Amino acid sequence: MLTFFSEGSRQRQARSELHDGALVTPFECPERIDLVLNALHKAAFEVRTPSDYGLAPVLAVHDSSYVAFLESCWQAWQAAGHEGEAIPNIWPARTLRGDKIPKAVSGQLGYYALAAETSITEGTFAAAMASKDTALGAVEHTLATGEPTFGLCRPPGHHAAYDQFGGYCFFNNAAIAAQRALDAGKRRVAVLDVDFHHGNGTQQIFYSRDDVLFLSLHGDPNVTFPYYSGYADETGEGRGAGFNVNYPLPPGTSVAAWMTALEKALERIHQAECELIVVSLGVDIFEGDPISAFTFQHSDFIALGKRLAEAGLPCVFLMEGGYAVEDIGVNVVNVLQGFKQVR
Ligand code: OKP
Ligand code: ZN
Repeated sequence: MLTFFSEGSRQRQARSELHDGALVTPFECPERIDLVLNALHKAAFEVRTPSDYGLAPVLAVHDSSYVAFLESCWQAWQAAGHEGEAIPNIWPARTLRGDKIPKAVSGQLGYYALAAETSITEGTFAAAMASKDTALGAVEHTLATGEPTFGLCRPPGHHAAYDQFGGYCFFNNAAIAAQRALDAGKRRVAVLDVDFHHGNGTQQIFYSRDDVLFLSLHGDPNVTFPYYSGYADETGEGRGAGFNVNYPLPPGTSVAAWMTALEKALERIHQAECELIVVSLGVDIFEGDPISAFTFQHSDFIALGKRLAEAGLPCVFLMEGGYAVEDIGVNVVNVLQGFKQVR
């Protein structure tokens, strides 16, 4: 299976993540890249560098003022004389005004952020650009050949909404890829999100549309990030009614129960006559993941790949989460190998 990766992803080198009340070294670290690349090389997958697709595909799903904010934030933060990394600490919360975008970068940070764990740093925008190029390289290859493709996106994307970053995400790579497939002529695309965390950003971007069917299997948001999105009663609105499907599952969910939810999701994908699946491939469903609570073993990722291949549709796999660093390479490769065993 052909894979894509852009070296620009290494430019995301944050030092701080606000985690359990402390600033820690981010779980979403650059080492993740090499662990996946090493496993891809060992399995003899070709890794190709994507083209530069520019900003147009980003602006097809994100707000232009948000993109401009991300591009200028680090400079503005430094110009304001702040010492650490750019981390929001005030939001337009329910009792404050939501209709103002303040002038100061500290105010803008809260406006454009949905969580505080994700800092903005010097190379963040460049890395986000590289990550979406990886996603676009992968989807273009699948569109051109019908072959499955893997994009080693970093930073991840599924928490990034139309005009908000957070959960380690800045540009929504899966949404950008899905939109590209529609623009290239696909009539309906499924985004199937198997990351442990709910893909709130992808859901929000397509919530009132019926040309993208979004389905997500994830930890119950009552007890899991992102807490305010991912419940089963979020089913889409307007034209998009029925085209958003959430499968919240309790911490500790067995692989068998997870697979039962996957069967339902695949059934819905066929019923909706989707022509392509973009898989938001978070391997943080692994039992050993440090911030997640599902129970996948190495071999279960092979079974997942096989089942996705049996669905019979063109597939683009895009990297999302996965933090048990020594294991993420094996787990990603196992999904791709399982897929290859079937077709
Ligand atoms: C990004 B992705 C755990 C706190 C979780 C942020 C998680 C972001 C996950 N105690 N904080 O979906 O893998
Ligand atoms: Zn995740």
